[in-house]
Amino acid sequence: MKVISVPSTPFPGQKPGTSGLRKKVTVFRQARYLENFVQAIFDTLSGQQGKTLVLGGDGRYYNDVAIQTILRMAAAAGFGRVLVGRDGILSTPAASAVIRKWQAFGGIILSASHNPGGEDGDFGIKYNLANGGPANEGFTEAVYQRTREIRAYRTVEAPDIDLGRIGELRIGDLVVSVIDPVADYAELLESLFDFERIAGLLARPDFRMRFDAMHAVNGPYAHEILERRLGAPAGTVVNGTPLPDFGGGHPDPNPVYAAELVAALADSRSGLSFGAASDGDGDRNMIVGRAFVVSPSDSLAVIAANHALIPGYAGGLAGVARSMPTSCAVDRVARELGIPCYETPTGWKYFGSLLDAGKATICGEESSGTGSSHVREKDGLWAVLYWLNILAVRDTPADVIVRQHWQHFGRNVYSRHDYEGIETGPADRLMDGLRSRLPQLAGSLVKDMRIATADDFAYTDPVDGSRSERQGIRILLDDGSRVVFRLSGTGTEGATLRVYLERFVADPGCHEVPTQEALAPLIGLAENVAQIAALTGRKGPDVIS
Ligand code: G16
Repeated sequence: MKVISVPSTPFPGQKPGTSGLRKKVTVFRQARYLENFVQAIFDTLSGQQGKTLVLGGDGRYYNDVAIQTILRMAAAAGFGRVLVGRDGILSTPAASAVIRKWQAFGGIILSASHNPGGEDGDFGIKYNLANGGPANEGFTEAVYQRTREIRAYRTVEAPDIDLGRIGELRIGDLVVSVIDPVADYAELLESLFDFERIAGLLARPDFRMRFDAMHAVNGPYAHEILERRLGAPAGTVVNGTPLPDFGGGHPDPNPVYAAELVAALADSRSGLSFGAASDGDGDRNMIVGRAFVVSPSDSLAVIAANHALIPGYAGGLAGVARSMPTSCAVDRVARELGIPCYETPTGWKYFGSLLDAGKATICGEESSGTGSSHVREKDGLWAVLYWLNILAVRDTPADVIVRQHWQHFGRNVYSRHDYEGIETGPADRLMDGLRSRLPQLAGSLVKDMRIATADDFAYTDPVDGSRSERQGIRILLDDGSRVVFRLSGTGTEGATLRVYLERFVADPGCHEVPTQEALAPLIGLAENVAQIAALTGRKGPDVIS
């Protein structure tokens, strides 16, 4: 097998964000763009000779082309074997499960997650380590530095191979094993949940669920697990065929982009009692009860509080972890359970060391992500099965479960406001302005609200001591309410400003006040301190979740 070195020059901006490198398809399609980044990953690794790489993606546009390119480069980099999902498909949590099960050296996942796909949509790539989790900041920074000095990439001359059939193929010395993308993952989930009991629930005439795969990667997984293994009626899974452009939709399971599902659950004529959805690469989830969308932060708290009902977690939780902007609802659960609760920066990669060290069992984020130590990624279908298992044991509707949770723990009223696609200049000015005003904000009074502390979140990993700074501006009021500002690290166009709002309401008599109404004073405060309208020209957020 002859390795060819193809001369190249660096592209600017190949800096991984919150979760890998995400850019427009048109950017990735430039000659040598993908190759440079993959070579930078391979150059940053050491010791991969003869080892196994896992490869797959969410099936979005360009997935098929990128996979063939990466296979040839993996052969040139000296990997011994690549495990690739049939048709190049692997959901993000399934990729993590496969890496762990087969003790692979690492994995490459092709996805831009919840971002739209298609020729004019987004594409992305990230590297996961041998623990199955996203590479840490040290690694991604090293990759970025390498992209800035790259002069050539290495590949081999070989035709595209057929990934449509399970079996073994070869590219020179490299063995390419085309695997069933669902089997290992489904087996893992089956080991954690009470499938018999869930099947019993799904068979009940008074229980009807809908799972919206949003034309994304989880379609085949949901068909297999919900309909085939658990016996849910055919048609339970909707939009279940992965399409390269996600059917023109935005595969982000939130009340705006999954509005149809939310509307169906709000309409009593639909007969539906439970709804769920997942995103482009299958790691995010949305849980919907009758006329009730469960906020991701509440979902995390409910999941932790009910762990004793779930076979895989009944033995107890070592700890829980949440990203900083996620509501503090789970902190209250941890306090009652007497277990630690860790607060990390946004990005699943920060949970990896806590999970590896056995410090946390369940982790979650406000951005529709929940997961556990079973893999090192958040896991959409895992969250759905966890909820189904709770519903099956408690025989109580999802909305009532959340309301009962609030009664017991109090309610952390929570919302996120997104201002999408704003210009980067004003977005940076807004954040820099806030940063520079932090010292004056602490202790000040804004419209009768006293700001107790104001800071820029920094994190020291309790396991490896690594430090991450500038992870979001936090404004904490003296009644415990919070407003957090940060710029998204996953967008591909301009900047997205995220404003996270949280207020604790203990009194059950006030739990039903509509969320935005309950948060109105904080929304006013956010505008007041950050001058969002004046700096961005936006009258209001594009997405409220
Ligand atoms: C990624 C990360 C998550 C993060 C989310 C949002 O999710 O893995 O940890 O919460 O992005 O990040 P941001 O607020 O920077 O856009 P995904 O589902 O996009 O891979």
